[in-house]
Amino acid sequence: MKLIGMLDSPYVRRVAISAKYLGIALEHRSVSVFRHFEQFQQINPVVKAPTLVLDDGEVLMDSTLIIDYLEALAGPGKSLMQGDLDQRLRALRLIGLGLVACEKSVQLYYERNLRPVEIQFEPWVERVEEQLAAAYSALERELQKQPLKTDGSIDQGGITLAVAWSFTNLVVPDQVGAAQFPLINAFTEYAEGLEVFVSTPIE
Ligand SMILES: N[C@@H](CCC(=O)N[C@@H](CS)C(=O)NCC(=O)O)C(=O)O
Repeated sequence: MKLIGMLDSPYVRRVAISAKYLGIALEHRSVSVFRHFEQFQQINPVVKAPTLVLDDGEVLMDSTLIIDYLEALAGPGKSLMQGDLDQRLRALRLIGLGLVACEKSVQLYYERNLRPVEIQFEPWVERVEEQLAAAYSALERELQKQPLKTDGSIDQGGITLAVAWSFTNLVVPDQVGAAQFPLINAFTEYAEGLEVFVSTPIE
């Protein structure tokens, strides 16, 4: 199976990292949705990263749906999701908030880098900035309530949180500070030190 997309996308990175944890080998192709638009179109006409191309040519997209498929392939013994309902609920909350943080960071990045300055719309930017801050504030509170394990293990909540924080710091670093979100920052430092993260660096 081939994973298409750049690892500077948090969505591509969470799939690549999850696949490694699940023990599923993916052939990674660094195709950019911007720099290689036409090449991407040949693989997936709607040009979304990540895209997963199965061995029979079937095409999947959306990180969460791809991870769902990879989880099903790996079987329950290897899952990155908890079986216990309360812990699963908490992981789903972390994942939801992490994905919003990714989305809002992407929107700010696109606004700043793709839209000409003269047609940028400040009320929209402010709204997105507020949503991004709200997502990380809620995540920080979640970690205050219940820390994530830092014993060498990680789950899907932790993967998504860490890739989101690293991504936001890469593309809109002015929006976040380690001092404002110390628990998220410390957990991400832990995650980025894990072998699977180190071997899946942001490109
Ligand atoms: N919900 C999707 C979001 C994926 C996404 O927005 N990817 C960006 C790259 S970071 C993309 O494909 N951008 C090109 C576009 O939307 O046209 C997921 O979880 O995979």
